[in-house]
Amino acid sequence: MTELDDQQRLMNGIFWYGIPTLFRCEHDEDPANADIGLVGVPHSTGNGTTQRDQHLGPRAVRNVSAIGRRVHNHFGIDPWEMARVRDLGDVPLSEGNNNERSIEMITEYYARLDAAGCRPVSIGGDHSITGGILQALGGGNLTGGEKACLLHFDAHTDAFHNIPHFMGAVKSAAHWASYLVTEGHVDPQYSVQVGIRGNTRSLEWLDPSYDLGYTVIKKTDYDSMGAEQVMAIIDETIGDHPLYITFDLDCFDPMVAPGVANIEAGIEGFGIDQVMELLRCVRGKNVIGGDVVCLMPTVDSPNQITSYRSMAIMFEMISLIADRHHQT
Ligand SMILES: [Mn+2]
Repeated sequence: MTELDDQQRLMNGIFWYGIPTLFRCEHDEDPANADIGLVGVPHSTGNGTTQRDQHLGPRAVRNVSAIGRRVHNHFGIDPWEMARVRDLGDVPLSEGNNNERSIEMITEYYARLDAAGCRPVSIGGDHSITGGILQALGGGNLTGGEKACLLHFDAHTDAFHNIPHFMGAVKSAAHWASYLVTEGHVDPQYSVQVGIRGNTRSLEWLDPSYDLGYTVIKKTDYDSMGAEQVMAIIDETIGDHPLYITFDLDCFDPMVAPGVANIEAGIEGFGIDQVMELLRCVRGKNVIGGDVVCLMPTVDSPNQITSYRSMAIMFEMISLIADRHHQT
């Protein structure tokens, strides 16, 4: 190793140095060259109810994520050595103001990854992107033809088929968890929604999730049951079904992650250690991919803590996939 290599190895762990790809991974748009494909989904028109800058999320995480290229001490693994992890770039959403068209373009993009056997870990974008991604993955190659099951972190259930649209968006950030079930991509029987909190817009607001068959663990349920029991429910419900992890940053307490859309201010959200424990409890499961959504870089704190949280969650997803599928 030359002196220059040594110098670069040191500098590559510093976020402000060099070209800002996700986790300092090589930028390569071909999913055939990646075991784990990191993807930006700069999409905002699936949710217009808060500030509308969620499409700026991928760039914000690229800006800080070089510092997240670390080994996983808790698992005792180095995911970057175990798997080919590449930054595939962003989904080209050239009709971004048209939500319905964008969701289908996201599906077309991820179908390429699915066919190549590339497991995606994505940064959004609002939560409608999960609908586009799982239209491609649920029942595809990575699941072995099965429906996907979900570990869905969120303050909201996003299964609101009781409303016809969300400010004009049909396959919206409020609808994806419903139509993915009715259209046959997600199996709610093996899926868990966790962290749901806050006063709802009507007393029957959560009913669609129960009617669809999801296991719903509200934040108040978590608080009364305790982490051990919640982890047991997650383990039992998901089993070894092909698992997709979708992480809405609004499940965090706003003190932990201020730069998110749709903050629930009336009840404390998850802390970072609680989330890490829940994520790590699916170690060994068949994780086919994951996403982090609803980052609002324009209302983040000056030290960009919500971008760092997003990076940290993505790192857990990358490590879970490497640990199960790429053991050395
Ligand atoms: Mn959501």
